[in-house]
Amino acid sequence: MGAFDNMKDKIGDLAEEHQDKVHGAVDEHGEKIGGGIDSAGDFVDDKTGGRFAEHVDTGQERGKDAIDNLDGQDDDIP
Ligand SMILES: [Ca+2]
Repeated sequence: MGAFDNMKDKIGDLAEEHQDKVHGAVDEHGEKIGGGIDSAGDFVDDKTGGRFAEHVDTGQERGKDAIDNLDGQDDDIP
């Protein structure tokens, strides 16, 4: 879905600029970041009456994987 791909690109750009900080933050706050992504998706579901729930779920998983994998290991976000 376009919006999530866009978000992923932006996250990627930001991450490149602040690599060390981002890696540390994801290591330390992975669960919180994952929770934030879940909340954002739930917000979209709420506003759209769940019509895009399937896309939202996929976007949530992709977003979490992308952020978690910034340090090369899929280990921080459940
Ligand atoms: Ca990780």
